Amino acid sequence: MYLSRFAAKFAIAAASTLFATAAIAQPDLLSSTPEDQSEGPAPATVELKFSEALTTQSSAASLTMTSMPGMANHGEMKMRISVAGADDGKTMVITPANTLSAGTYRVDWRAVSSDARPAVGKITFQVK
Ligand SMILES: [Cu+2]
Repeated sequence: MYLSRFAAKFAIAAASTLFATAAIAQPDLLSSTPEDQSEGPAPATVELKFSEALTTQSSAASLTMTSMPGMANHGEMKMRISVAGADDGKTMVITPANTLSAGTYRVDWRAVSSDARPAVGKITFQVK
């Protein structure tokens, strides 16, 4: 009896602490693969890891090719992607429909967590 009461109190305290943290926090980008401003081989996926669990309905991303070797006036070229959440709930996984060819890319992301305030940002990377 004593033990189960203690467990219940502890659970309530833990839940309210989590709630208070979620209510004031916006998702921050902690890291990405590839890293921002990095260069390397074509990634099969771009993964963005955030500080908060994201809502899958309102969180989103786009992938834009911004330059290509040997092409002077490339402009903005939107790539076909799918976006999903990883099992941890905090990682956005962006999968290009086709292998990315050499060039520079920008990922624009919009991350929304339980408090519904969106955070936006971008990373860029180069495929060699
Ligand atoms: Cu292109």
